Parts: sequence; structure tokens; C-alpha cells
Amino acid sequence: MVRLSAAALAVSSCACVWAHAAHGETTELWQAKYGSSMDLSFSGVVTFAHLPHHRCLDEPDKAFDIALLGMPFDTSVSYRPGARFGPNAIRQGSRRHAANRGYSIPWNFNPFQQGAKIVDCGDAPISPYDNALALDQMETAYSTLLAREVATDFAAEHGGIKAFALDGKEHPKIISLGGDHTIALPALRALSKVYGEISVLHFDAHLDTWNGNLYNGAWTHQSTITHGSVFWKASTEGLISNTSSIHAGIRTRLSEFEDLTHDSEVGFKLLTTDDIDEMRPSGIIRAIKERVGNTPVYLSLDIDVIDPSMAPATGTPESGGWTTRELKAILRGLSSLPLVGLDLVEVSPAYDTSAELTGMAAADLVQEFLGMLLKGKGESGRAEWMPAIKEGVLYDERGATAQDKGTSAHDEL
Ligand SMILES: [Mn+2]
Repeated sequence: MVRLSAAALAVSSCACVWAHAAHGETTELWQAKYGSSMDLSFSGVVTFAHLPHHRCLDEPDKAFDIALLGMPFDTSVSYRPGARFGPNAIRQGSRRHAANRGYSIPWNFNPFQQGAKIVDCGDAPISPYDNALALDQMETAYSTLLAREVATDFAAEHGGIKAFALDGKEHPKIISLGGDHTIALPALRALSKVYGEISVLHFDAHLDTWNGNLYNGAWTHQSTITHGSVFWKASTEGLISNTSSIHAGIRTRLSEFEDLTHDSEVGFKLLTTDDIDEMRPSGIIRAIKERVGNTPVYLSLDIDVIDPSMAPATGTPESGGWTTRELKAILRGLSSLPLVGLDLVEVSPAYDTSAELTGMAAADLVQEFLGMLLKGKGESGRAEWMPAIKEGVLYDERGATAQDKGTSAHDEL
């Protein structure tokens, strides 16, 4: 009988993930005949990029460096609901991502193989009936995970952010998967207890700094907290900096010019979608870095910053947005920022195409988040990112050409 080895099966063109490492010989039929079972890109229980799933809130002994945490909350939107299904749409969109197919040409590395422990914590259980309760549940979940010990020395060895923490300790990084944009408020409430005042780097078609008291239908305190007032609310609570926060990609219609002066009073500088025509991605990157300086940064990415032709599945789409390529280039240029938390929000898959365009775009952007969190932190003077191939020339991880090293296998491209 021919025994197919694990290696032979892994050599397919799909993303394959070993569910269990092979441990010695076994007498069981499957293992004897085919070796370990594995996920193919289209199979397996769905987690982000086939990462291990932990019920992190129930398992205090499970340490990690980076956690994906779903926040399936969508009961404070102003237009189309449905973002409660966003976390799983992003996971579905990530099925062709995997640790053994994670190598990225533009980053010239594989974020899953840098030594940091990355897990999918599933979703925080959130009430769909009581927003005050849901906000508390989200903040409690975030604080619980933020207080956990980091799993490895990765951050310590790669320029961690403990210098910004009030307790001087290294804390795990949480990537929240929304959910509507309101999920940023409980995250900022939890983060401010650890880091104090935080700068917000906000990619969005909309300001999300509107005074919640001025909304139609804002008759109670709770109803002033919406996905369009989230950063105004965070500002009134003193959670975020009013001198180093910035929006990028804004293009929505406003009520009046005073929306802009109010936004400025809340504490944001503003780059419009159209600014990219003159500034190019490199100018957008420079302006963002200049604004946030050396402060702890919360990166909040509303998928509606992307043009709806590329990411239609969102609650309040606006035409004329950035391309996914442009946004990826901007994110890569910001990897040196001291990021204390990140989110990707407003994916509402009921409005997606059957090709799952939005879920896949969102998953790709989360992969860029991992690149930002893991690439060479703390190396002063280094480039933010260096591609493996540029203008036809192949580079190794240190930026030297393969030809310089006498490698000939792939240098004619
Ligand atoms: Mn938003």
C-alpha cells in the first residue's frame, strides 16, 4: 500500500493547514493511510485564516500576543443593519489565508511565522436587545483579553508598546471584527484604562464625530450613542486625544459646513478621499505620521472607506472611494506606528455580491493589519516595508538582491 505523506498532500496549490501535528505512528486507519488531517482552503470549521480557535473569555490560561475578536453588534446604525454578521463574513472571506500560505510579496514575510502567537477568540457574546448591556459586554470582553499576559517575547524583542502602558507592561493586541462602528467606543474605554489618552487613526467615508444629541430620534442618553457619533462620545469621555487624531478617506455629504468645524473641535484633522489625487498614498502616509507623532494609536477602519464597487456590503456606502490597492499601500506605510488596538467594522454581508467581494477585501485588510503589527518593530531608520520584488528585481529579507548573493534560481523575472 502506498502511504501518502503529509508533505505530498501539502504540495497542492491550495492553502492547507494541518489540524493536528503528526505524532509518531498510529494504528488508526486514516492516519496510517493518509497521515494527519488538514483543512483545505474550502474546508474546515471557519476561523480567521484557519487560526486556532479559543473561547478566550472562558479560558484564562490561554495566552496570546494578537487576538481576533468578533463584535457582532449592529443595533445603533443609521441606515442598513446587518453588520452583526460581519465577523463571520470576514472569516469566510479569509478562507484562502493560512499560516502556510501567508507569505506576502509586499511585506516580504509571513506574519503567521514570525514567532508571535495569533488566535481567533471567536465572538464576544453581545445582547441584541439592550445596547447599554451590549456596550458593557464588549468593554468587559475587551478589558478581559487586554489584561491577559502576552504569550511570547515577540513584542519585547521587536519594539513593543509597554512604554505607553500606565502599568509599564506589555499587553496583547486585539483586532476587533465589527459589527457597526459603535464597537470602537467600548474598545477605547478599555484601552484608555491601560494607555490613557489615545490617538485615533480613522479610515472612513464618514466623520463619525457628530454630536449624538442632534440626531433625529436621539431622545434618550443611550440613543445618542450611534455608529455616527462614536468618536464624539469618546471625546466627551476624555478617551482620545484632541491634538493627534485624524480621519482619512472622508467623502460623505454633510448637513452644513459647521459639521467640519465641530469635527475639528472634537479633535480630528481630516484628509478627504480626493486628497489622494494630489498627495498620492505616500503623502497621505506622511500627513498621518505627522499628525499622530509618537503617541499610542487606535486604528479604526470602516470598510466604507473603500469604493463600493470593491466593497459593496456595508450599511452606508458612498461612491468615489479609495481602491483596496491604495488603502493597502497606505497601511503598509504606517507599520512603525505604536498601535495599541485595531478594528475593521461595518461589513454587512447581506449586501455583498455572491462573489463575497467585501468579505474577501476585509480579510485582506486584516492580513495587512497583521503585517503592520509584526513587521520589524523597533528598528530605527528601517523602511516601513520592502517588497520581495520591485520593478522585476528580486530581493531577500534584508533588501539585498538575490543576484548579490549569487542566487540564480529566480533572478530572471
Ligand atoms: Mn464609520
